[in-house]
Amino acid sequence: MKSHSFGIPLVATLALSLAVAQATASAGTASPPRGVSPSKANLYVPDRSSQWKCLDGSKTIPFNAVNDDYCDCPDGSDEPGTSACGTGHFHCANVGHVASDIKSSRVNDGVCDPECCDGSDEYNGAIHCPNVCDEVGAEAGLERERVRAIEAEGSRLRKVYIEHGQNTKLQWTEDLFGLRERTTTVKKEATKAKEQLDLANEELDKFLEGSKATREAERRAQLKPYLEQQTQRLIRVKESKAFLEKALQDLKENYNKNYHDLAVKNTVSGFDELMGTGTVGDQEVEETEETVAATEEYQPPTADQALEGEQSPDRQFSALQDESYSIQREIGRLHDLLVGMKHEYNTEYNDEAVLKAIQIADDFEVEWDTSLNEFKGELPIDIPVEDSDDGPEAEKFKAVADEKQSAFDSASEEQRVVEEKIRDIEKKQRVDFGPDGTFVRMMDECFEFKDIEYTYSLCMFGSANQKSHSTTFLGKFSNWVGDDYNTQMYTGGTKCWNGPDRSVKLIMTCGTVNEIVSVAEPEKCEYVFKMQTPAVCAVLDDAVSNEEERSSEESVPPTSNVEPEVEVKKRDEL
Ligand code: MAN
Repeated sequence: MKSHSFGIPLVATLALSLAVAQATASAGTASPPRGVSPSKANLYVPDRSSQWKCLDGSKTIPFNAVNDDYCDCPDGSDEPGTSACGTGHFHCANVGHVASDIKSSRVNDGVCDPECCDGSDEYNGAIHCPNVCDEVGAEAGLERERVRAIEAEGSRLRKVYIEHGQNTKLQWTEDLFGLRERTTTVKKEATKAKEQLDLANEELDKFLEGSKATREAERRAQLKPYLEQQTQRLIRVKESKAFLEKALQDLKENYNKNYHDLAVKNTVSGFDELMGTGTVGDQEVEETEETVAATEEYQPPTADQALEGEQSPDRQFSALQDESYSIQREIGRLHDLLVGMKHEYNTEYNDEAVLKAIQIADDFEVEWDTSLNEFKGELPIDIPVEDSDDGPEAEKFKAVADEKQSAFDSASEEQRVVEEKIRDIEKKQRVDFGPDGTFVRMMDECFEFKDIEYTYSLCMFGSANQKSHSTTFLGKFSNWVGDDYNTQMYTGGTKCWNGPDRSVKLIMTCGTVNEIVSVAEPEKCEYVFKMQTPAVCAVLDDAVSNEEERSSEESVPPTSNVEPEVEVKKRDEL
């Protein structure tokens, strides 16, 4: 309404009255003003005085000011078919496709708006927008059919998932019941097997303990002659050592001190050194009661004494042998002193004491092997090897113990396996697989997505990774987001440099195949995986889905009656 003056020319007034009368008369049947949808046509009717109220009720204007390319109403409702207000809406009928409303500012703006496929928004002739609604409508129809077909197939698959989930959960409950009963039996069996094993071991120990005394007594009897023979040898070496010491002691006391025979003096001082310091060679021997007693006659323990003794007969034997060898080395040193003197003494002195000592050395050499430090012809005594076998009776006890051990091992292994199965089921029962158990079907299934730089992987209810030359942990399943059971969070991944711990948001939309369709990192180290899966498709009732399947038969590839083989990897394959 560009101007309204009181001085309206008569012709104009007549014309206006005619227009209003026409508009009013045809109000029930006439098409609505340009840009008004048929559903709002009843809002664009003049009153008896050909006036019309803005839709927000703020103003009343003459009805012929509607679409006069001048904005009167604050809500822009008076200019639905022009861009004068800009804030209103222009209705495109789009016959052949879907009607739509565009902003009135886009009317006659020289652009063919795709939302207005009929080209009705550009009517002033500045450009020509052809009506493409038939083509667009056909395409949109195809797309709708495609989506419907996916939804129908998705619904069918989801029902399979739900059934699988519910059956699996029932199976878990049943298995758990059986396993709990089994565990009671298995525990009892393991306890019983343990008791029997302990008993068998006790009996074996008792037998071995008893037979140990018998075996040792037998061994003592067996070694008795060897112990006696070795004892005789020890007595002999002790006597020989005492004999040579006495010979050197006599020499020391009786040699003629007026002769300055260096060989004699060296022998005596060598003897002093051996006896005086108590050093025999490089071995320190304190002159204690023991060494004094060593020169006294040695009496071996009787077999009975040996039986009472702490030491085993074998150890007693080797102790005697060691002592004999040690004394033989001392004899060797004493004899060497005399032999040294024999080769270097001054024969002109005819010292009786010296000659006597040399005679003793010569006589001793008849039976003594100077190079081997042992009596000639005296070979080491070899004792018979101890029979390590515990005997057939012990073998019987051992066989019983072994048998009880393997019975116990298998009972406790069975207990472990049963308990592990129980823990495993209980763990799965604690997972939220959705109210209808749909996601049981997805448990442990793993998917990959490759982009230019990385291969991403995700195992449902498990963990997510990012691989290139190395693998970066992106997080493990932590929770569902919201109540719709279509978004999961995987958190606690490797910390990002200068950023948060890595995490994944998994957003699922309906699809007939389980697959990750995109991975993005909108915020540093916060990844968004998009996945298509039947698990989130709406469950359509059979009538609807059958109808949809029928109507979409030609728009999607035919589906089989079984669940399609979904290309997934199990957790441990990744
Ligand atoms: C790695 C990858 C990237 C991440 C950077 C952050 O390169 O994990 O996805 O953005 O680290 O430093």
